[in-house]
Amino acid sequence: MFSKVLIANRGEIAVRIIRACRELGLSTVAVYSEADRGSLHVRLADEAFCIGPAPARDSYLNIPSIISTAELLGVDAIHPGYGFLAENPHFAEVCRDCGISFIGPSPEAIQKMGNKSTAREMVRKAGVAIVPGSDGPVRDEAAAAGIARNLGYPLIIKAAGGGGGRGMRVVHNRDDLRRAMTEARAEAEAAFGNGEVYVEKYLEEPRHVEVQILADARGTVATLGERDCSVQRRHQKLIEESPSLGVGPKLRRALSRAAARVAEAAGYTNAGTVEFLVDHAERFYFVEMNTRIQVEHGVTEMVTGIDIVKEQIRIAAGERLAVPREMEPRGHAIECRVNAEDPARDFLPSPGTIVAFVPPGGPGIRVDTHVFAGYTVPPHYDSLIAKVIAWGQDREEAIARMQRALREFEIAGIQTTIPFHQDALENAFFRRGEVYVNFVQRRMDLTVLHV
Ligand code: MV4
Repeated sequence: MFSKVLIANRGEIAVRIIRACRELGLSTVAVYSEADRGSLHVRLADEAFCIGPAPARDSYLNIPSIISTAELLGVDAIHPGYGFLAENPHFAEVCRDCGISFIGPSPEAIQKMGNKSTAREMVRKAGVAIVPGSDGPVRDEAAAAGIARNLGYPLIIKAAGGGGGRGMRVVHNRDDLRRAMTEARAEAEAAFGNGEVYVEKYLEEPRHVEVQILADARGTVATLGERDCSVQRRHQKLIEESPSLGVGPKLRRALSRAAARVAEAAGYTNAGTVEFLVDHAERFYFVEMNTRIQVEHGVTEMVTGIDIVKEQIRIAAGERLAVPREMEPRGHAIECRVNAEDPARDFLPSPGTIVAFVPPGGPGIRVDTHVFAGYTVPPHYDSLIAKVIAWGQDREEAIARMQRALREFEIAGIQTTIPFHQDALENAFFRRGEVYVNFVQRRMDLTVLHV
């Protein structure tokens, strides 16, 4: 096992990782930007080192600065968290070259899954369903039009280098194809430095269902059930839950086996998420794999009892998986992401000083946060300030506990997404579990939100 771990991240996930390290008896090194001197992760770690100015490219994305800190302080391993360098194959490779364990998959596995078009090909060859579409990238408008003749409209153009919705365009007819291709390519080039795009049939009202996996260095893969992440806005997830209401034991088994097959085909190790779209007929299609710990991992922890971050560390240290190969959820868990954003102003970021902060607690409630009264939310990073996770014996109890927790939660000084969550939890479609990726847009009236 390692003795010292550097956490190359900030915010609630840095705190989460420090907690896992401490429980494993490992000492921790926090790194922080000039904007994060007073952060909780800095206070909780055994040692802390400033790695640069506030902008992420100068600090949390600054590979030389992070690696030299790791070498100076003699760490055995680096945990990248999510975002920043978590899915950067070059960073994983630099760690390997420096003799530091990267707590995540191999650079090769990150690379393979990072190109969504080659990942699609690999998954198809492994015998898992993908959405009907192009074989590899599409060269030009004419090639896309050829695919449209076979599949019909609507189609969706996606960026090979992408994920998370950037460089995506839905195309409803031949007349829109040229412009959509041009826009998707330009957006992809600007965002990822890779203008490659591919095409899929557009599914109208799917659920976004993802399977959490763990894989050790011996090639053993465990599946920890699914999360439903359909409640999102502009590709930012807002509410996640496990299990998914659209997934019964039979579909879960099929999704889990498909996810395990994907991980095996990729030679994948560590924690990962295999993302599927599930249609109204319960057909499911692979869309992409995320090669990192995810924000929403806590809902899976609540229904499985497994500490996913500790498992990541154990796997990276070469230990064998000591969890069941296929898990069924126990009870139900829901997560609400509390962001420093104003839902009444189109989710405008709301950084600033938090003057009062009283988080909820009690039965079935977990709050992962790095903030406290007197903390100033900097404007430089993403706006997640807390995750409230509610567990119940069933979905109804989980919802009731979440509503109770959100009423208790007192945050003053900034605007947050709590009013949005209160509205969503009351929504009749949400209550019935009729939640698809267009839920927020189609089923919620954001103009009635009053803070
Ligand atoms: C799709 C889709 C419909 N059909 N693919 C969005 C993020 C990425 N991981 C996969 N995404 C989607 N892929 C096919 N073939 C719908 C989404 C999707 C979406 C699309 C447009 C606008 C909002 C969306 C929200 C969630 C998922």
